[in-house]
Amino acid sequence: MAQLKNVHYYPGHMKKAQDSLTKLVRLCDLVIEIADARAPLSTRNPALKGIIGAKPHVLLLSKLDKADPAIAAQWKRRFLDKEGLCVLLGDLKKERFRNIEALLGPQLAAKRAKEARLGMKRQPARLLVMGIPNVGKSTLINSLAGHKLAKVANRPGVTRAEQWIKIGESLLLLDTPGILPMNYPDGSQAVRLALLGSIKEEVLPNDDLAVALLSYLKAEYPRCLGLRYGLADISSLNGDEILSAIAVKRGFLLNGGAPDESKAALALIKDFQGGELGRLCLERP
Ligand SMILES: Nc1nc2c(ncn2[C@@H]2O[C@H](COP(=O)(O)OP(=O)(O)OP(=O)(O)O)[C@@H](O)[C@H]2O)c(=O)[nH]1
Ligand SMILES: [Mg+2]
Repeated sequence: MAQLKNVHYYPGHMKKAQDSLTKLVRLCDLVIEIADARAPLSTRNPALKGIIGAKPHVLLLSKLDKADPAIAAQWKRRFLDKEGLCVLLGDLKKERFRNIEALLGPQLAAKRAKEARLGMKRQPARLLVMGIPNVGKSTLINSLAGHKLAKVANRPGVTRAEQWIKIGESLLLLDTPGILPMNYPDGSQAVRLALLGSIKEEVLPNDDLAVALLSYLKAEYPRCLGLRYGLADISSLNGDEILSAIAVKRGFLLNGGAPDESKAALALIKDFQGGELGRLCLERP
């Protein structure tokens, strides 16, 4: 994916949240790190690894309903092979995640065994949910609760402070604000995060994002563009030219009749985010 140079976007509340996470990790039994199945590498914040340390840790890849299932499965295998990570994969809005305690059984087994050994009453499992903005942390918590407890919206930075939420007698979840990396040595990571709605819309120009997305889709998923926009052969076009062609097909024209590429860029990004281009991943293992 094309790169954007010198992206720096690190709102003040994220620094505060990152500092307090270190203390909160000590209080919990297990960390659930959420990343987006459409870009599982780019949507993991490398700083979290140090914060999580040796605490039991599960990686949950969200939004599988919008991701290329074959590639997402490859990512799952890769995290298991390279980091020994337990990876769950799915649509967080679906029923399956209501049963997270069973899904996490092996990770919580040591805690339960210790309670039994000491003859203690079963304590609620304390799960800390962390990840970058907009990956679905609050959605998971609402899904577990079966109703809306935490505020959810399709934009970054919705959750601003940590919040403990009790689910039944056996689970205590901590919802935390999304934390972005402080910088992006690989500028294409920032492009992916903006396309996935984890970096605020205003930070990177839509036209650049759209051209980067089109160049990637042309290489990896050429059919999806033809299907969605009725474009015949895009093999000889570059990203800019495909964007123009979409504007023309859609009837997005400026006063003088020239293609309105900004409007086409916005429509393309919304289509991608809404899953209208099909189930796609922005990076491969
Ligand atoms: N299709 C789909 N949408 C999801 C899934 N998980 C979350 N979403 C949507 O993603 C958007 C962001 O979800 P949130 O739960 O607010 O994300 P968050 O990680 O809490 O974000 P911050 O509070 O900003 O850090 C919302 O529009 C959710 O409905 C999923 O598995 N599939
Ligand atoms: Mg949230």
